[in-house]
Amino acid sequence: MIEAWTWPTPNGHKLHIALEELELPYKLVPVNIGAGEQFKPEFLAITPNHRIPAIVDPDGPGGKPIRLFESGAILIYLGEKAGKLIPKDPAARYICLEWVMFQMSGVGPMFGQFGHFNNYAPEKIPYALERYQNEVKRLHRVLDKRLSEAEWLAGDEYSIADIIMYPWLRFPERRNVDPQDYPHVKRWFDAMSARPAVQRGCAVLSEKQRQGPITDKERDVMFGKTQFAAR
Ligand SMILES: N[C@@H](CCC(=O)N[C@@H](CS)C(=O)NCC(=O)O)C(=O)O
Repeated sequence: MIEAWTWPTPNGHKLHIALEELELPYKLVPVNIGAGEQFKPEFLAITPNHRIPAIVDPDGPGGKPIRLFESGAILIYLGEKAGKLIPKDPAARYICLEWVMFQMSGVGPMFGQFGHFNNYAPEKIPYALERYQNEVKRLHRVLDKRLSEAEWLAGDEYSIADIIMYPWLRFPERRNVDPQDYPHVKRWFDAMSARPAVQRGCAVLSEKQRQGPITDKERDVMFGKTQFAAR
């Protein structure tokens, strides 16, 4: 059974939704990233980058175990393993991968930086806030254009490209985004939200979500000395 080393964050939910959509049996291994569990030796043995999600599949290629980190690589692996959620048509397959890369290199990091400077930076830095707010809006415009011409990101077929994008489009108010400004993204988002597997995926480990403001200990683990210690 696939081990999902994970936590209820946007990047974790990509994995949870994919596993639910693909109906692959999995076992959750929660990694509390606020408490510093990502730095434990058993997790570092799976991912030198100490970020969730990561997986261990005892039945990997050639019947041998495989460990994987980086949500994009994991979703491509799972889609190929199940033979689903990646278009078979070669051109559509590349378009699917194009949007997976767009999420991994653009939406994830830029929305993440906006969130950091907006919610966690000890001081408000206008230049950083303006830069990442502009990027958040520009990336929404790119998505809105794509979804004005195609039902799903890869084209006619629902795919891992939609799954990888969705968790980062939740809670738009946290990014000062009004969904009415991006009607095609809204149409797609509502269709995604109605899928039972998406709902199940987003509920995974929800009981572990932090309630209330970040503590000093969590701040140190995520953004301070513990985070940046040489390992
Ligand atoms: N590019 C990575 C990003 C993973 C990532 O940033 N994960 C966050 C949670 S959403 C994490 O594990 N943070 C722990 C930390 O910063 O120490 C992926 O897509 O898998």
